[in-house]
Amino acid sequence: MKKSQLIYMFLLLIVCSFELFELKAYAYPEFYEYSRKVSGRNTNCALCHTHGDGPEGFEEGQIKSLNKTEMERLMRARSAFQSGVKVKSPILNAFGNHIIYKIGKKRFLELKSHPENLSTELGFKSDLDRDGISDAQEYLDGTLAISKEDGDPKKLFIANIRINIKHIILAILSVSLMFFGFVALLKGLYLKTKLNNKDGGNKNEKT
Ligand SMILES: [Ca+2]
Repeated sequence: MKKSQLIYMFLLLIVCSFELFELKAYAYPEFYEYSRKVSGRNTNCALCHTHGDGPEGFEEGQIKSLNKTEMERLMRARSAFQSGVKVKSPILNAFGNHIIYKIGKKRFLELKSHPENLSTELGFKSDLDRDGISDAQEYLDGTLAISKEDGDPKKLFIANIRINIKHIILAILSVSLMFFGFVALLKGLYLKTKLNNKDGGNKNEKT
């Protein structure tokens, strides 16, 4: 057996051992349950994970389907205890990886008992899907921070207006100019007709 295969088997053994003794620890339901509670939406592991059913399983984005490279990425992400480490865990989506980068694994685990503090610790600047609603707000709203189609309808509406405000103002100005131009044209035609009628009346009086 090659050395790389041995390392892979070793990593798989470590992960599976953790899975046996701490099976539910990696799903961290505290966070999506809090999001569900404050938003009233039916959130699940898809909030932070690649797979909606969470990391346990054999499907794509779940631990038992990972190849050697993905397993190494997983281990790197799990050892990123301090903030500021960019990770790309194959079982986490972009929001999950962002959480680890922003606050680190250690702080994230501490917040399990206070999931209500996650949004403030993340801050309200990052907007991964660029839909105008911050990741932290989407966590509170129970929507996906990685899908611009998923968001609170009212907030999406306001955000879209804010994003497209220049185009909206230009459209209103264009329509206004067209309207005033059309009114000026009608006014000109009316005055011309009035003058023609007046000239016609004067000629008739002279004859
Ligand atoms: Ca967003």
